[in-house]
Amino acid sequence: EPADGGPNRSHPLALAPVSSPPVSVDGFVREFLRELNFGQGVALSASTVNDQYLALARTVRHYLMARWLETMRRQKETQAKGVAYLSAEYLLGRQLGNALLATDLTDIVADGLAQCGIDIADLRAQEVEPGLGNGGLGRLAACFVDSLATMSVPCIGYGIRYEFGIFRQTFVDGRQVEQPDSWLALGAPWEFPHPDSAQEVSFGGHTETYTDSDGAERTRWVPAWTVQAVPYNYMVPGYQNGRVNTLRLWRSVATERFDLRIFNSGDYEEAVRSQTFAENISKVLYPEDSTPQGKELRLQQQYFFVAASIADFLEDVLPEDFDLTKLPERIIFQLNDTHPVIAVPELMRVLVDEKGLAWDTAWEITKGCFAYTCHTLLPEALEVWSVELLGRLLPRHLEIIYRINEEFLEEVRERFGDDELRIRRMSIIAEHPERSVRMAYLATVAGSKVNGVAELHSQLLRDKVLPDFNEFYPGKFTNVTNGITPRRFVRLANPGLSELITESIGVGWLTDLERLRELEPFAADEEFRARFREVKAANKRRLHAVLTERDGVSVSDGHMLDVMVKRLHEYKRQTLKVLHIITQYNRVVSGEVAAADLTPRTFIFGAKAAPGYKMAKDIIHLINAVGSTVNNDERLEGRLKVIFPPNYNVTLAEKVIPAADLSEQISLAGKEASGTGNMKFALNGALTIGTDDGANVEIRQLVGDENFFLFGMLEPEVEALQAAGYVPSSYYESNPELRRAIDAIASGVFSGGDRHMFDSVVGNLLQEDRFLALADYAAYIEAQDKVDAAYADQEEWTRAAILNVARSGFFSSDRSMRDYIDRIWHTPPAF
Ligand code: T68
Repeated sequence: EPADGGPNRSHPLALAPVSSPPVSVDGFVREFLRELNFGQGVALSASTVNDQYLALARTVRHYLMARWLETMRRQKETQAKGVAYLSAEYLLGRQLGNALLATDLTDIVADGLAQCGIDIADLRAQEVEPGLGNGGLGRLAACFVDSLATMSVPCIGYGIRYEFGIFRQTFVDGRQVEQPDSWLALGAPWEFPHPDSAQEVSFGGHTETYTDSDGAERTRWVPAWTVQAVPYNYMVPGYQNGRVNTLRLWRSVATERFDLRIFNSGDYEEAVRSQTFAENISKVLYPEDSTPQGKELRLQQQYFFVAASIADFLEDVLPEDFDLTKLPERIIFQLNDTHPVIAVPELMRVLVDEKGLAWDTAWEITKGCFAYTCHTLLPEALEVWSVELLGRLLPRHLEIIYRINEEFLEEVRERFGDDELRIRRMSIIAEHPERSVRMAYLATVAGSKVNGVAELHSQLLRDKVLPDFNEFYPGKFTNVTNGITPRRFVRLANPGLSELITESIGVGWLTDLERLRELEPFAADEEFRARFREVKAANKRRLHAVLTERDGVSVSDGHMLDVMVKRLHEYKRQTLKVLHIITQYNRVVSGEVAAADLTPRTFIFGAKAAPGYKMAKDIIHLINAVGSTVNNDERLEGRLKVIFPPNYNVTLAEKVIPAADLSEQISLAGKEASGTGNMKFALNGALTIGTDDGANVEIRQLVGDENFFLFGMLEPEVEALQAAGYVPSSYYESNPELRRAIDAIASGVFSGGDRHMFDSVVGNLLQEDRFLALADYAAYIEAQDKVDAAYADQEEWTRAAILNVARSGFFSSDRSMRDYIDRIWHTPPAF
């Protein structure tokens, strides 16, 4: 019995490593039934599918537990340098399949369940994915933590446990209607809450100066209110490598003090309401993926998770006697966009106000601990917070930001003299239209590195978005091209292709994706091509089954599957895709082309619009309207079909992408930072039709021009056209096919004769067309006609598809992680 009354660490049973359940069908069944009976409290005969799913998830957890505890033990012992990935979003997707893959238990579990009379597919289908992100940025974070675990790099992912993730999208009369995403309603078997390890996070109030016991002038923050941040831990299993990293998501709950301090007037109802107030912070994910709204609650969310994470790391992860001047040798906080940038003044506040370090020492440490990833080029997407709001919510942080800015601008003056224009351009504080903090500038000044997410994006970031900073900080800017995890997006999503690959080139490619190069010679092998086509056909049948069950729609056999799945945004140009569909439709109804001569195509869209983004919602309405007209017009003889399954998410992506023939990546050049869907399609053997934008550029370079349908203006041409004064209507006037397509919308062909239903879309295209859809229309149609011609030769098409797979190994997120490690983090693998 230990003297302090704590746990007896030397109990013989506690000394043994945590035992995993036996890796056998019997061992699994025993563990599963035990979970069903003792964990879930039901007999097999009385259990529901959800009972079985929850018991299964917990059983699979047991197989990961020994690895998780061992990973934590070793990290504590070695104190190896690691990454703290700070991200407001993690778009994880379903967990069960990935956990089974990581433990190599899929077959054993399927067999064991079958013995219990349960089909594993029914339990897989029961899982509601945690949709704790909007799109590419959130999914990227999920891919990165997967890769780091697989590569044995110490990493903690920090984020927010939203009670409601990205909304569930439904269509009512073709219009988007949002429903809450109650992903926790049926139980959350993958999370481990630790209310006892909560951190306190404070807001508001004021600052004051005082003289400490050594006679030094110091500042302290006297906040007005406090909430508790409760950590919920998730396992992040490496792929069959014995490592399990941690994802720690924070939930806000009320503190008792909270109730007393501001709401205790003996009013019970009010006290309960204050509880709700505190819990609001982690209640819901903001669904705006590109235009930050400057909402107070969003800033609360950002500070909430970042403050909790820094406190957690300094107080609970680091050993007690840690020398804080060594912090940069122990941790790098990677800022996933500007959302967590308030972490910079927070670390300064903790180091200076709480730990008593000198400002300059603290600033040296801070600069060594952060790096910043930018994910956009759209000016309206760059986050700013008004000084009024920031000062009200985080008064001490605002003071710290002002001082950082003062010292920074002083350095700028030293270098460039009193160049007031430059000073104004570079100031972290903007003066117009209101005084505000430019979070990207703060991140750039504080970060040891700043990276863009594809070559073109990083170059434009240096040359167009932050040129003054690039000049001031030579060597600070770098590129890390995005990647995707092949475990989820090839192995799990496309088992047929994975099997074919392994049969052909052996194992090992899943963790060394460049080895897909070994597939190149198989592109010339007729039998291999036939098998490759059969995999694609089987994936289409699987998609058909999913969509029939989900939405009652069918995917016709023998159609080319032409897919555009991504958030709805004008810069991504879903309208250009719609104009192509209408063009094909018009060619047939006008009699120019016989329906029988059309290449049969099914167009699949998947896209959520931010609820407040009117134009995006109007475009969704238009797609659905065009779809119902096209799908019901017998003159087309079923050769064109438009499907828009609602609520596109990771789960659906895993079914749609492996079935696709054609990947639509048609953003205006210079606007899509990278794209990551583009990579998933190429790796699953779809050909891309795309602009010279984002990572498309690198995809085309790798797969070869002849295996990629490039079209559209290049970024410098876009600039030039805009500078010369872009007049969209001139394209409408001079291109009869384009004119006919737009006229069809305007004359009510897709709206039952209503000539005004799509006024906003038509008006916008003709008068503004910010993203030059009309200017790229002719080139797009020409490229699509080439696609049709190419598809007619199935042998050639398959050859090109195989080469897309073989040459896209670069886009593994393992490679992205290696680049971050080499260029930014300098964290060696731990074991
Ligand atoms: C995306 N950004 C980029 N943002 O658009 C895409 N933004 O090109 C890139 O491939 C991807 O990031 C990964 O780098 C986003 O997804 C958001 O979701 C977002 C969310 C909130 C606020 C701002």
